[in-house]
Amino acid sequence: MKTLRLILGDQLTRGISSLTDLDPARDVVLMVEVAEEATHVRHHKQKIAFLFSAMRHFADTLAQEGIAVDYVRLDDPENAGSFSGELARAVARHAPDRVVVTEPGEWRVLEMMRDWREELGVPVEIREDNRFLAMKAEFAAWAGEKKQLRMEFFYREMRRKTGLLMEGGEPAGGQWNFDADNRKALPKGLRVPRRRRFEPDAITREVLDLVARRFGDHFGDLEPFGWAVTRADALDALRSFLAEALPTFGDFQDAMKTGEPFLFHAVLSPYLNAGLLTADEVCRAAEREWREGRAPLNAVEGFVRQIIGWREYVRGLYWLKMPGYAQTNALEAGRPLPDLYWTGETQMNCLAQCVGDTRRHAYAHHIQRLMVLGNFALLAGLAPAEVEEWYLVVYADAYEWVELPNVHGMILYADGGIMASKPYAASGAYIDRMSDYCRACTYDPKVKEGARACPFNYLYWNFLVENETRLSRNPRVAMPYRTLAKMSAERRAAIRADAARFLGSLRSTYGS
Ligand code: FAD
Ligand code: DLZ
Ligand code: SF4
Repeated sequence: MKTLRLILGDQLTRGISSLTDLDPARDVVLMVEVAEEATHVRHHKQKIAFLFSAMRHFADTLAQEGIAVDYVRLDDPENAGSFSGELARAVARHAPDRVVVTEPGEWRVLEMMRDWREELGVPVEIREDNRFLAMKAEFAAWAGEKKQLRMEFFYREMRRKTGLLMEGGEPAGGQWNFDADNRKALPKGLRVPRRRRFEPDAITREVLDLVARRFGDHFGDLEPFGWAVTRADALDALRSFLAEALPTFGDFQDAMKTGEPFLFHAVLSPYLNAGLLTADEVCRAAEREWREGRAPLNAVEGFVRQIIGWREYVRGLYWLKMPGYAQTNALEAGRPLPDLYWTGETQMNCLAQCVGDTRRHAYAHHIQRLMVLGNFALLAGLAPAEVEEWYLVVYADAYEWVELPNVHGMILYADGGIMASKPYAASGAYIDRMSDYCRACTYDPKVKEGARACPFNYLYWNFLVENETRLSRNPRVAMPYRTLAKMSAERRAAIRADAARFLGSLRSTYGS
């Protein structure tokens, strides 16, 4: 049976389900660069360049194996511009008996795929994505009728299932989670490892020119471009992380520093999400560092939890709750996204630094995304759909399956608490403790009222006031509501006035 096998840009894994039974004598692998995927939201230039170059390299490795690859470039004059259009053209070219594809990472694309059988007039087999540790049905079974889906309990299931960091059926070190040992502020003078960068080869250079020509008006710097675009180089990036940063990953996981967006983080998410690395191999490699005495347990457990815990959990949640998940707006937030998310032009130094890192690298680490950019979006009451689009645009690792739960559930609490037991709201004191941003800021994190006050301080209380009826019965925010109840009427009025003045000054004139 002649099979046309479609590989999407984030499915660059040789062992992916759509290739498992490939017959090199008859089958054709189809890969397509299409404008719709780059512009349905206007992705960061580095993200587009990373994926196109990684796709071209992956196609070359398949071809070197003797597999017939039909690769459609973006600048092919006949390019139809969409997955559906290109698949229809390829079916006409190859006349296959069937089409095989692995399910995509976005609901939008799955809906497209479901129409293909009828549109194309050939059978279309959509296979489960075998690159995750938890299948969708397994997650759904775990979720059952639970009202709140806590990651920590799901994570323990994944530890048991994979045997990672387990000893005789018990968690290594006698604890599931070592976060109490983590989250230290950065000591002065601590050496931060240099990040492994990869010089663009001829294929990447060609792609960089294409992206500059076609998507030059998208957000973000295209160069310098240092991402790995092959599996071999992604493995090199993994090795360099294990040797240089993993031992310190746990300790300084929450720290932020001007000009150092990577610190001790892995910077592997684009590779994991596009398929150049697998979750299993990355976690096994990290575990080996602990077992062989090169990295402490708190670091390795913290890292493994991010992957077999958070990453698997958000994916399970996405497919369990879509399409309705994206539609909820539990806090009824509606303020348009301010321009500062695109321009970085603001007196709030933490926001300016995090937007700047994002623009330069298509990357910001977790705490920058959560506690600076996300915390501001929550406290300012920004409209979930606009914030979600921003996060999907700006990061090289962003696909809706992972972006949406993190933004909608974790930072905005727009799902009403399915994912997080309380909103991750924080005042300026947290950012002051965990970063050096406040030292160079116009505002003062210790000042609570007036023009010099850190906006996070009054926005935090203003957020609690505005959401009193929605949140005050949540036991996890009982303490701040008790403090709020004891506040004088004057102090409350000052908070409201500062917040109104500040929020009124935000400009929202840009689209993405
Ligand atoms: P490390 O901090 O070194 O962590 C190791 C790995 O753990 C990551 O590579 C990633 O695969 C995984 N991981 C860690 N936290 C999470 C998480 N919360 N959800 C899923 N995986 C996680 N991650 C994405 O891959 N794509 C996104 O679009 C994305 N959007 C986010 C939006 C917000 C608002 C927040 C708060 C987090 C988001 N994350 C997203 C999760 C996390 O911030 C990134 O995975 C991480 O910063 C990637 O950098 P790293 O590889 O250096 O990660
Ligand atoms: C993100 C992206 C971009 C920018 N371009 C392409 C493309 O041209 N061809 C392709 O196959 N995939 C691309 N992708 C990744 C897809 O958007 C991704 O596969 C879907 O969103 C499903 O996760
Ligand atoms: Fe951010 Fe406030 Fe610190 Fe300025 S003072 S950097 S606005 S937390």
